Amino acid sequence: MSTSPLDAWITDDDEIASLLHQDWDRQTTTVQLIASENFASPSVLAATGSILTNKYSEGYPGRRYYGGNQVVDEVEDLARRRLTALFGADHANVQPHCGANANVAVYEALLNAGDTILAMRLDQGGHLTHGSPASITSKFWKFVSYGVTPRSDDPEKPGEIIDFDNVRALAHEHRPKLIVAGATAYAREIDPVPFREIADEVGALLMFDSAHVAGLIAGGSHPDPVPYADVVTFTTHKTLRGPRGGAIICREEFAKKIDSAVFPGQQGGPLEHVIAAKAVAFKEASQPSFSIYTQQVVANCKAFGRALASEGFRLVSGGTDNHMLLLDLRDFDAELTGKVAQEVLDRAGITTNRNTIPDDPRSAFITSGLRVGTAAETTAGMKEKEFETIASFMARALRHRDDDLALAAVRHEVAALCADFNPYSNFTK
Ligand code: DSN
Repeated sequence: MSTSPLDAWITDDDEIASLLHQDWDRQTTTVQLIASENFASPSVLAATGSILTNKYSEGYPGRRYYGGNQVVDEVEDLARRRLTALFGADHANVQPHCGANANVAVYEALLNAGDTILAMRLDQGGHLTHGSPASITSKFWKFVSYGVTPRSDDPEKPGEIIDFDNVRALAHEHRPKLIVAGATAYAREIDPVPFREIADEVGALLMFDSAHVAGLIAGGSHPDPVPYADVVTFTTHKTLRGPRGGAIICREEFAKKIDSAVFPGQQGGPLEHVIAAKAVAFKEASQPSFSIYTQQVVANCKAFGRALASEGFRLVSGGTDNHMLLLDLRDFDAELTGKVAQEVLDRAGITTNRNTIPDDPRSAFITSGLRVGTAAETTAGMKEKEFETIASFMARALRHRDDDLALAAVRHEVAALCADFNPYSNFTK
């Protein structure tokens, strides 16, 4: 049983070798709570670091612009077959280098420049590619944005959930060609059914951006958008636990347009070493053990949320149904910003990211919120009890944020916890 994948990273570049070892130390002696991160398996790491990086293969299996692609064709076909089988989809494109590329390729495939897209606003939980003014998407297409319902402190009727009345009203007013479901900072289930209904009412296509929840969908721990959406995009490295990258699945009628939009529309040579690693991850995600993993991710997140709430943090939307929690820090401490909390927790060995909360009075650089997730440390074997302990570490660190000794003490206890949960002792060959 391997406790470190570093032996596989033989390099005669001392500086890079040293940096890899430093990040190995960071990854295994501090707690990884970034909701979009995970620990990829040794097989995924090996494929990503493989000789397929040497090959040029612009085009698609059977239709390449370079010779010597007989084996690569088999690799990419295998990845596509495994992906369509995993999600029950008609067609798969495994070439997008990242989730943003996947989303832009869908817009390019299905729309003309200037067409209207209805998507979730960034500060309400959406993604940059859902039309943020900072994203190139807003320069080519016209975005109309929906948001979440107002905050509610009634546990029976939680607020800050997708406002389907708002989605429907905007859809009828603006008649978008495409509606985008999906989010990047949203802790609740996203039901694809009302999105489909609204899209049908106004004759729009429906794209489900499942970047965050793709692994949960594969494992049966989140509603499945595939029967409802025309196109589903995702990243392969978050809850899906594969290599860093993107992918698209769609109905057969859109297959050709999607493929042309990815290549040659947007990208050149595909990263076949990463595509091989995606194939490995798709196989891993089809195993019964992966389903058990995703159930544990969600159970851990619910326990983590309860423990954080009992420490005085307000959970945006009152809780979680998935792998992430969005914390409103203002109830814990009105002076504490997301930026300061992220920096203090870093010093205490707890890796998180600051995030805006709905209607945040602070800027996206400062924020009043913090986003945390359970996908990575669940891979390392942590369960509810460990996440309750981490909640208490977070509260202690943030309460004593000006006390170096207190932060050092938390960091020491975090390292002791991590010592029992090496992410690479759980993977079987
Ligand atoms: N990086 C993604 C995330 O952290 O959710 C957004 O692009």
